[in-house]
Amino acid sequence: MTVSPIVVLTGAGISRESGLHTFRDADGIWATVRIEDVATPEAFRRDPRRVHAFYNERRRGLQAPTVAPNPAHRALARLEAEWPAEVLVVTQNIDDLHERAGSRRVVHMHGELLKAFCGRCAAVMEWRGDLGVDAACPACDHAGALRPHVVWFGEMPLEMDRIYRALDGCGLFVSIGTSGAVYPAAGFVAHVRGRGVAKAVELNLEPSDGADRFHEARYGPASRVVPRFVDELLAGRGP
Ligand code: BJW
Repeated sequence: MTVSPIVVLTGAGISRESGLHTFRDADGIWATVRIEDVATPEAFRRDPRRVHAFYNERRRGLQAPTVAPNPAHRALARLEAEWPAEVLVVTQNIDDLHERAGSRRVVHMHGELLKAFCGRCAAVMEWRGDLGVDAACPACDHAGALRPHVVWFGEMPLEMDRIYRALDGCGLFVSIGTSGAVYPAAGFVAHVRGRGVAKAVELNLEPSDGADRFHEARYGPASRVVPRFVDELLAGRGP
């Protein structure tokens, strides 16, 4: 293929082989907790302790010594380093595994688990320990207004202007490890197809909800499929 910018959309499937749960698989997070109890602003207003407990547990899990980037994360970092045009990773994941693997151009459209947001002064800060209802904001000193820096249902995902600019300028759109169940990310493939110039490829364990919208697909575990796809791209044998 010709050398043009690439946008890579990633979802929970890319981090599964790193030891993190997906959401909608049989053993996924939504099989054990209800979205309405932990992943909406209403849930946080109703029962902040419960929501904090849910994210505290996941924050501890993310920092466990067993959780580390897998070959799929590392392949995307290599793609960014070696591809002669821009590569932007747009991730729905709130983990930091792309950064730990070496990716530098990463947009976390659903936020970051290792950050907190102050509802009082709007500061965003690194936060690696547990978060509680009485925690004080290091920026404004106000206690009780901190929340996990994550995007819940009904809230606006982050950096959408930057994402749509990148989608409008890319020649290849690659979607990895996402079920295509959550918008606006699920609509990105239709957006790039609408321009008519970009090629769209899905890399997933199984066909996603929008699989028929892609020009091409490769199915299998991300740790196997993604490095192989990146090798092909860098060798000039890509789609
Ligand atoms: C593997 C693998 C392996 C497994 N290798 N692959 C009606 C119609 C249309 C839209 C709406 C509607 N009603 C409401 C909406 C909007 C709503 C929405 O989309 N709802 C749907 C449920 C219908 N969206 C929102 O509210 C969003 N905001 C919004 O729309 O604002 C308005 C707006 C509009 C337009 C432009 C801009 C703004 C906000 C969504 C927030 C989502 N938040 C969560 C939680 C974040 C924090 C947290 O992590 O706790 O984000 S929900 C959860 O789902 C999380 C994920 O990022 C997201 C997507 O999940 P993902 O990554 O796809 O995971 P899974 O589990 O679904 O799929 C995993 C895939 O991997 C599977 O396919 C597996 O097969 C595969 N896999 N192992 C490769 N080893």
